[in-house]
Amino acid sequence: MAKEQSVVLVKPDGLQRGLLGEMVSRFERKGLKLVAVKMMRLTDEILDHWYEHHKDKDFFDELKSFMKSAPIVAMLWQGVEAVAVVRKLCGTTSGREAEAGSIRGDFSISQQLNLIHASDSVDNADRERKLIFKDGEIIDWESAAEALVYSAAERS
Ligand code: FUP
Repeated sequence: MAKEQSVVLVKPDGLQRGLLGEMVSRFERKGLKLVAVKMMRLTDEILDHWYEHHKDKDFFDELKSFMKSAPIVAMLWQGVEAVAVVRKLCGTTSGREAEAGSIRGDFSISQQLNLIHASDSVDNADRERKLIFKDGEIIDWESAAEALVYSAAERS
């Protein structure tokens, strides 16, 4: 089955609140495979592309300031239908509305300070991956756990 890659950003509030390990742990326990990770400060150049769809919104400048307020940790998580799976683990955008049991639902009560970003489509995952990672930073490795988390048909 088709393996997808989803771009996850642990946002400045996630890092400041010491929730990085909690978030990584949830993706690992689910059975997703980490293929790239990087700590960095986001720039206006990246954010203008990243949030292009929000550039005319009144919250755009505040959103950019927030996203630059501390470093972020960017990760690429791979798995079967990973884009939808990761979105579900994160929960809907506002922490107040996000489902209990999801990352935002369990740890966030804000629409903007919602701890984490996850790609919302395979096309956007592709676009976001290119904004953050160089080809050499993505590691193709054999995970021994794959035989335990997928059926043979799902692995092929
Ligand atoms: P998501 O795909 O869940 O990250 O949600 P959106 O692309 O709709 O929004 C991107 C980010 O903009 C959210 F994570 C938080 C921020 N946002 C605001 O700050 N105010 C709003 O009214 C809506 C979104």
